[in-house]
Amino acid sequence: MSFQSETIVAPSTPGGESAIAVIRTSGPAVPGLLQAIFGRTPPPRRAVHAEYRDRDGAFVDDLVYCYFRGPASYTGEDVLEFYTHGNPLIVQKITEDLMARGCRPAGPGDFTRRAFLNGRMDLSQAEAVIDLIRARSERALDAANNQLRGVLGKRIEALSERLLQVLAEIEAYIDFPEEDLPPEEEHGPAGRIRSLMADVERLAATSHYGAVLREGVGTIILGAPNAGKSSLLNRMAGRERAIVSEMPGTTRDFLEERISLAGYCIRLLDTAGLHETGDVLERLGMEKTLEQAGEADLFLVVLDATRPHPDLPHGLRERLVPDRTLVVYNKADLLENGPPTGFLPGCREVALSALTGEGMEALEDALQALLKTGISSDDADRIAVSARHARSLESVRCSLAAGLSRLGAGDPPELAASELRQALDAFGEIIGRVDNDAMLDKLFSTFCIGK
Ligand SMILES: Nc1nc2c(ncn2[C@@H]2O[C@H](COP(=O)(O)OP(=O)(O)OP(=O)(O)O)[C@@H](O)[C@H]2O)c(=O)[nH]1
Ligand SMILES: [Mg+2]
Repeated sequence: MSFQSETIVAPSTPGGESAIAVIRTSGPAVPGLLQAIFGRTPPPRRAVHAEYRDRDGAFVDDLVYCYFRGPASYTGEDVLEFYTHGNPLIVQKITEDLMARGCRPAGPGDFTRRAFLNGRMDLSQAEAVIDLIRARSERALDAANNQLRGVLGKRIEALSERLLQVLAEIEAYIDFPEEDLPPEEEHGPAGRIRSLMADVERLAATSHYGAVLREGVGTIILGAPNAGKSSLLNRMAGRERAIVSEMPGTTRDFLEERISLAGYCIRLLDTAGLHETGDVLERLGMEKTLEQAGEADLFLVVLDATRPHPDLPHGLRERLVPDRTLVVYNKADLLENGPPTGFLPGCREVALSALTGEGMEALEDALQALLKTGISSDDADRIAVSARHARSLESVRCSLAAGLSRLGAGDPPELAASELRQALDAFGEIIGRVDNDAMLDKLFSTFCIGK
């Protein structure tokens, strides 16, 4: 059943010349539109070749259309799609004609919002639609497809189900106040809340992976001036992106370049060299570098292999953990003996020449290994929750912790039960068992029009 009385219309393909453009309408007026425009209602899901004439009978385009009868459609409503010649003027004429016939222009995400409201998908699946469209790497596609299939929704349902069972058990004690709750037993309510909390924390931890998939792996190139950081960026990007010169202090501001590696989108960040200096500009550059390092997922520490090991600024060394750091001994072409080793104990290292390109395969292998240790999701279903999901999971965790401490303190079971009900509501936010228009507005505003 549809909740919407208006029929919406929007182009679903980007503006500009193309082979074909798609215009989509959804809502109760669709059968009427079919009759008015084409004089017939064809069988659903059948492509029909026809002339499109506007309300004044003027020819607009020779096109194909397809009717999807609700609820077996994307939105769950009657849907009519037009496949026109990909001329923006034709798209505009048809869209305007459909509006003149009573359709309202669709806002961002309106079609998917209707799909959600009509129960065609849960909220996590609706979010996956836009993730899928935006995905810029194999891994991101994979995670979005998983979520679109409802993997996260099912996980949340299962966790909610476990929580409901604990809740039922605790509520049983409300009805029999003479019985005491067994607070600390492993299989009692407290033990089961603790195990739920652990699972919720594990799921929330995948948000790090989610951020990496949605925004790319932030990989910062650090090192002393003149070590060859910008040369390495150019070599990895396969183009002369950054200025390279023999003068130390060439790079002042940081520079970003996206590359893909092992199915990931890598955001490479070239930075100002790190050293003690009197120059105000260089010092500012260095401060920015340290700031960026605070947000990086991976670190490429570039050293000039022909020179003694440099000092690292205070506060940086602690960040360079072996799981996420690769030491690059650059300028290997100038070395007569083997490359140095052991700059950062425990970290992977490679020797290469950004100038000649020798050693770049070793760098790729080492980076792939680093992506495995520092980035990948250890979730068996390859779930990667978003920041929004992580916030809801954090509320779940807090409410569970509060419920647990109520049980531990021997408070009346009503109090623990009320905390657990809040946790249940927070689970509901993830899949959309909520009645919150503002939240839906915000969420769907990030969508494209026509999706
Ligand atoms: N022989 C040799 N020279 C290199 C190599 N990589 C970089 N260089 C040279 O080293 C100098 C500095 O290179 P950059 O890439 O500008 O170094 P950087 O680390 O970005 O320097 P700043 O931006 O000043 O901090 C340039 O003259 C490069 O041509 C290499 O692998 N071998
Ligand atoms: Mg540079």
